[in-house]
Amino acid sequence: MSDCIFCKMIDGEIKPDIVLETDSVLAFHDSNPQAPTHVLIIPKQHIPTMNDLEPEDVRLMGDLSLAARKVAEREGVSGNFRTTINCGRDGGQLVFHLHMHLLGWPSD
Ligand code: DGP
Repeated sequence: MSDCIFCKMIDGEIKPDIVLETDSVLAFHDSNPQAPTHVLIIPKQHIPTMNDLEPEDVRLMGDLSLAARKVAEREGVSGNFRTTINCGRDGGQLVFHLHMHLLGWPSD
């Protein structure tokens, strides 16, 4: 989608601070962190919201979860992290390209 900021990151037009990239997923630091580690994990396929998921996207959602695990390891927060997917404006979604937030805290 030409006006989607996350698609521009996938296309290389905008360069985020990338943590992980696979064939299907891109993960990068959030520009407005809400925790010591705050990474967004997005599918390379443009899917606006969770309400737009289809049965054939099950594998992709698994890829997002596995990427979250790897991101947590890379960021040193494997023991203390949370993932969230906001859906819809009243659900807190500002960017309409599906994304998983990973919020993490270092161990004591
Ligand atoms: P949400 O409210 O769930 O749609 O989360 C959108 C997140 O996207 C929000 O935490 C800030 C982040 N964000 C928005 N624009 C940019 C950007 O240009 N770069 C980066 N790294 N993050 C962005």
